[in-house]
Amino acid sequence: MPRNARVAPGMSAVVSRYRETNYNHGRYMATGACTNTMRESLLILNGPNLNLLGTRQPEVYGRETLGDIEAHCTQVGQGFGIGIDFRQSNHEGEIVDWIHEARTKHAGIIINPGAYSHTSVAILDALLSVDLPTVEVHLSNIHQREEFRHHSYVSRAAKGVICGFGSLGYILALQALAAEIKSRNQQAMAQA
Ligand code: CA2
Repeated sequence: MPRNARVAPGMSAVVSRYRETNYNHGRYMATGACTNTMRESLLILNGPNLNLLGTRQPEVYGRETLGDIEAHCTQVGQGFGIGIDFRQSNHEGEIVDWIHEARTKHAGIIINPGAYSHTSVAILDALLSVDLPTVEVHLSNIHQREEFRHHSYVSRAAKGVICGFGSLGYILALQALAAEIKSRNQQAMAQA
């Protein structure tokens, strides 16, 4: 990469051949001729207790571990040329910090907020503040479960919500965000 080349947040450059680039609040804007082969990344966040996947309640959450889901997401991401930063935390504040960091590092967010879906205005506000395309995922169909799981604060910040398809939900979310990134890049190219 040329020494003076700049890399947009959310992209790690393989080769940057944009003649001119501007970054606007973490958004990539191409203003010159573009034939780039950039690599973008997505943040996949998992909330409390999801580290226990595969150990208990397989009838609700399936038999796969979170490690299995991460491996599958990484593999599918590679097929799209998208890097995956896969994380889990049992702490609300840590999740909020990671969302803030994503603004300058990632092109989108997939989040299974776990039980924080139903309680956390802090996670909602963090997602609204970074304004990245976000997909909310739940392994189980939260609408078929207890009443308190039917509402998610996080959904308000999500472009889409996928629930009830088990770990496949993460892959569907990845496909949706890959399409989103592709169309955003095509628009940027058209405007260049
Ligand atoms: O269906 C989902 O993905 C949930 O986000 C999972 C959360 C739950 O609070 C949400 O209402 C729906 C709970 C994750 C707990 O995962 C465990 C996995 C194995 C054993 C125990 C808990």
